[in-house]
Amino acid sequence: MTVLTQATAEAPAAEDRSAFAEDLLAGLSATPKRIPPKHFYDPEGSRLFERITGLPEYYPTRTERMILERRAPDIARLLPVGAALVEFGSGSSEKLRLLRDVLPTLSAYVPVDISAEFLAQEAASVRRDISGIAVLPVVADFTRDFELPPQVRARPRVGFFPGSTIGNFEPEDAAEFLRQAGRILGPGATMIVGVDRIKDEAVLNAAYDDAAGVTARFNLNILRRMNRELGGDFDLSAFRHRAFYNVADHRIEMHLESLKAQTVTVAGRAFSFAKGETIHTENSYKYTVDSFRALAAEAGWRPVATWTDANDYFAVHALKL
Ligand code: SAH
Ligand code: AVI
Repeated sequence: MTVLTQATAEAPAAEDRSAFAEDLLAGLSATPKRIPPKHFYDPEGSRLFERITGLPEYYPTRTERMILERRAPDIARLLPVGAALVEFGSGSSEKLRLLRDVLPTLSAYVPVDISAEFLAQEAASVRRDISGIAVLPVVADFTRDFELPPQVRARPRVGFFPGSTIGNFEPEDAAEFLRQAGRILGPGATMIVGVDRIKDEAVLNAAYDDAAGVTARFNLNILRRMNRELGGDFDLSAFRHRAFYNVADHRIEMHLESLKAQTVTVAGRAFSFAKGETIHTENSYKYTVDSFRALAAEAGWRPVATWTDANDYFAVHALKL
């Protein structure tokens, strides 16, 4: 865990690289092969995700943006004055900027992200654009224990987890994450969480397999990252992006499918692929309003409000401890 005191670009720390290697060797040795989606986010992965958010097929970002803009006054009423807003997986911090009515109640903003270089750059930009709020970025994997900067320990804390990033956890891990967030934020905390909803299969499939091929590049970039950081020899043209909605499990699955029988070396180990075999790179779970509220309650949070859009595509939940 690193607290960035200034907005400088950082190369991934040696410990981050070894965590990547460890996850990767375990995941490629498993059957079926898999890689945790948090490893998508090197600088190029973060840039590609930002491009995804602007795609016509990718409805979650524009829908959540609209809900947050409209509901910012309601959100502001739920928050204590002088609160520190802790954003889990802050990416471009774009959604903080939408919460105009919330900003005057905040004393600090703590963006937490695994993508160190991108976080430093975006935190600097927030610092330039928004005055009167201390911007205290933390480079951390939020699936592990991490500490908040000492400056916010005495302030009331509010969690912010937009973008439906919670959908990238297995449901039991999402509940565990919410429990851990509760411990980090402390008694009486509020949490605002954006959650994508179950909907028409065709809408979901298009959102994860866009016509311009940006999501395919995002998915394949993880192979490029392994080549660069772990001495891999993946041939990107020998794999293809596959994404589909798994109706029974309420989730989009993303895979990288091997187009031929091949052996690839990475981190000093050889892995064989049959033609058609896949690496499962991401799940993106979709919830109903009630199924998400039940999950939050199981993790010790009390749902106090839910805001949604006219199409019932997305929900923003307010939870209290
Ligand atoms: N909150 C932004 C970005 C969502 S994209 C939005 O709503 O648009 C998901 C973000 O979470 C990325 O910036 C990624 O780097 C970060 N992320 C994913 N897994 C993470 C993990 N385990 N720990 C910390 N950050 C993570
Ligand atoms: C970050 N996360 C919520 C995105 C999602 O929709 O699951 C990641 C993503 N994967 C493909 N497109 C977007």
